[in-house]
Amino acid sequence: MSPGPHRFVPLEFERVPEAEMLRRARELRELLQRRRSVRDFSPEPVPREVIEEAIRTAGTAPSGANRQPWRFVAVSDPDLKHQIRVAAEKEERENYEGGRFPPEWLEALAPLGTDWRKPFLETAPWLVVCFKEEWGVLPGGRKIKNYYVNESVGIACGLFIASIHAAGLVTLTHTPNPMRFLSELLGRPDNERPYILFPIGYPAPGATVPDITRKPLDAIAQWNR
Ligand code: IYR
Repeated sequence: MSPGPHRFVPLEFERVPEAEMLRRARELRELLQRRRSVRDFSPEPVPREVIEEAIRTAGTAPSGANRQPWRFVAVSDPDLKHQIRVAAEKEERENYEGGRFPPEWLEALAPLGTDWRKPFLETAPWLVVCFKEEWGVLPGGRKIKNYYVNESVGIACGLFIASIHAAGLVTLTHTPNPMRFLSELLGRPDNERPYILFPIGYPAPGATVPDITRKPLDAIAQWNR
């Protein structure tokens, strides 16, 4: 059964004068330029409403056929966070020390100084796990195809990160590998796969980040052919 055509409504659009346009674009860039992936979290609590807003922001992402194939599961329960940490560290130990990461990957990670230990999975006041819906399930239970799932969910996660940063908090795009344990621990259905796990909170006092640089414009842009 097809839902039929949408009703079309006038676009809500506010025209921005050119000088103002550049100022706004630069302001957003300067804000996002200060975002860093953080692995040292303070246990200080963060209000649930901020997490709600970030998930709402993520939910504004464009998606293939407007399927909105994402589900954000927010975890603050210390016992559940502990179980997630234990399961993630078990997988990551296999990766780092059990020979599951090929030498090339270990070499790429070496400058970051990461290892299998993931204390932030318990320290951070919130863990938000984004699941992607490989297929949709209609109210009657019938399966429908989702489109451009990775693109859609990737964009939603980008907006989520931007919201967390704008709120003055920090996060990390964490992908303990394989992540199937998250489906089990969080009771997610068959049509969903874990996509990214975000610890969220304040940075620990004295938190450090690697001294990395971002590619300049001319290394990431081309103008015409
Ligand atoms: N998921 C592992 C390994 C890891 C992989 C990449 I690519 C990174 O940029 C960082 C870490 C971990 O979290 O340790």
